[in-house]
Amino acid sequence: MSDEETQLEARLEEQDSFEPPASFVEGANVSDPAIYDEFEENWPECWERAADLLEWDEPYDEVLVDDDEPFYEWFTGGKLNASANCLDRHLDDRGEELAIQWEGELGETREFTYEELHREVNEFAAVLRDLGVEEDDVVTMYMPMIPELPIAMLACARIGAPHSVVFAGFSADALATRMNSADSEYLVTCDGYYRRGDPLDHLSKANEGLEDAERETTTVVVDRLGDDLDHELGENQHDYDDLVAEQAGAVVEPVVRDAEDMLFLMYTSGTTGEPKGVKHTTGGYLSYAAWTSHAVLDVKPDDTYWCAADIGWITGHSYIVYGPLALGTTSVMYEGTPDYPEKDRLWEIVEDYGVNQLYTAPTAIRAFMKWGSEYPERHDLSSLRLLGTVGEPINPKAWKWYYKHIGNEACPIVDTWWQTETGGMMITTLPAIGEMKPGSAGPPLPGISAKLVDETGEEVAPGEAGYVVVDRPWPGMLRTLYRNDERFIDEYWSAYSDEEEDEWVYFPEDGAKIDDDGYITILGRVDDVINVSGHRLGTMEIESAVVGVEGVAEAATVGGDHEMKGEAVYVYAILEDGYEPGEEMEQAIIEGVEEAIGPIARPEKVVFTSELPKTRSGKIMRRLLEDIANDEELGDTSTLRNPDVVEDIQGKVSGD
Ligand code: 6R9
Repeated sequence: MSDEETQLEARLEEQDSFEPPASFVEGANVSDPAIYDEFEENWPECWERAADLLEWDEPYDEVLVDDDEPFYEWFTGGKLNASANCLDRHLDDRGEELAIQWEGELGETREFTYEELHREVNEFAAVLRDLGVEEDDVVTMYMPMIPELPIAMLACARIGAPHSVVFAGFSADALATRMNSADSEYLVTCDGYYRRGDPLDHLSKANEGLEDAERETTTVVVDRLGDDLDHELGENQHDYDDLVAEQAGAVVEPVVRDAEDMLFLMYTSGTTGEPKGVKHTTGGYLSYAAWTSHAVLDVKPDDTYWCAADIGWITGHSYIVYGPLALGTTSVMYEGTPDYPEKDRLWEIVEDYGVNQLYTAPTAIRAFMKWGSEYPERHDLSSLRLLGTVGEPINPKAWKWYYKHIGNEACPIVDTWWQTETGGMMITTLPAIGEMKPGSAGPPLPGISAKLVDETGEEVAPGEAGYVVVDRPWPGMLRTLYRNDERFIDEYWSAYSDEEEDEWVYFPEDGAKIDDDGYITILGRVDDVINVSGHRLGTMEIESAVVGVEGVAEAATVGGDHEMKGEAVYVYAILEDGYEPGEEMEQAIIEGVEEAIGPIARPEKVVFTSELPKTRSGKIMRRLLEDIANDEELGDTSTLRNPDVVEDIQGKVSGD
């Protein structure tokens, strides 16, 4: 490094706040700081600004109806169709512009103008209808990042059939659980996909899941691998291309949906074992996804925008599919891994497509940082105007690396805190307003009332840590957990609400700190959820997989700090008599978890122990196990029934 560079590095390292670059502010969608007051003074009508980004078949009567809290309704009486909003309304002005630019892992490309995407979606909507899908039938999708996934989602939206997308990396079991929970009778999947150049069989996994499906299922299979994988279709399974060919040129009128009609379900992990079916609606969700894409990601129709997430998670739903397409922009989709064939794959894509905004996860940024700046340096990244992160806290070092080596100190970074349940971003700076502080997400967005409270619900003072709560509703919020209103109230509204006073407070189960400027630094989950590379995994789900392994009597899992993944899965297991701790059992446990959930949940470490630390009331002290995993000083062990076990386990964890 030259002297000058060394000086620059040193300056960057010390700097803890950054002004939005002037070049960005000039052209930003939202740049007037008055927006915070405007939303505040005009709440909830301020949310008309989000609804105005959509085209309504019939205008809504009321912005917010709150007669039956916490079952809020938004834009009631309004009618619209999400697929028409993402496609049809752009046809006149932007029909020939690109909607989706897709790149496969092997380098093949497919692109769809709005007209082409509209045609594909119409044809597949006709296919679904023909197969018997009716309005409000849940269609499950179990697909990797191929264009047929957003096509199928929009086709569902067109005919008013909610989709439920299951991440392709999830296991057969996970697929079956989600299909059964949603009573879904339709599945769209594919034969396989490529990973690091090798074809990967996906259909066998889907079929394995279907064996446990409680309902008779009609399946559509996309042929992604061509000759690279021969597959046979079973009974009630159809080839995607054959079906679409039969519907060539079909036109399906978008079904007029109520604002509050369900657009999709998305399953996510929570405190208990059963995944939760988060329900999102047409009017509120779509307007919120569009508004946050506009205000936070600064998406404009002429942009080429890239969210490098997977559509199998909420980030991909809101910010690869619905938000950007509602705004009529070009959304880039990449099928593969960031280091195939080389570690500059993402930067090559940014350069080739002239990407203007890049939205990715801290775990990826940490990997790029580790690989070194020579990879981005090989490419011209000057098309970038804005950078974003999501999914987990970003450490200041990774933030600064991203800012300098990817953004060339000319792009604002938005560190966006939100959840599957919130539908869209909640806490983040607006990119042209206010300074950025690496590591801190920033203030709540205009109109969002997020606060930090202590255990009793009192707001904490600046500098203190507390729990994040949201004490006013917002359009993108989940409406309930699918067919489980009770659990919805229990999980999200019971901790801080005062039912008698009719005060309803949403609890996202995250801990955080707040500073004098009201900037919120998220510390992480306070429930039994582990965040591995930005993916939410429930400890209960992992534990039940471990206990499902022959020979395991009892198990506890916690998240241990991990340099790249943020958190990694640690398993503590007690074996039944007659089973020996050792490599064989460890392998069986690892396989059991992968089988039940998927490779993302693969345990980093399996520790065999004869006992687990328990409170006198018999609860496993996960906090202690977490401290042990992180090699941290142990907190209070006086409430333990079996304090000796702690030292024993500590020895085992640090022993190798
Ligand atoms: C969008 C998404 C939600 C959980 C959330 C929190 C963590 C998300 C974050 C963040 C710190 C950020 N999280 N964004 N933590 N800073 N910018 O990730 O949804 O998969 O439901 O996960 O992720 O803990 O509660 P989801």
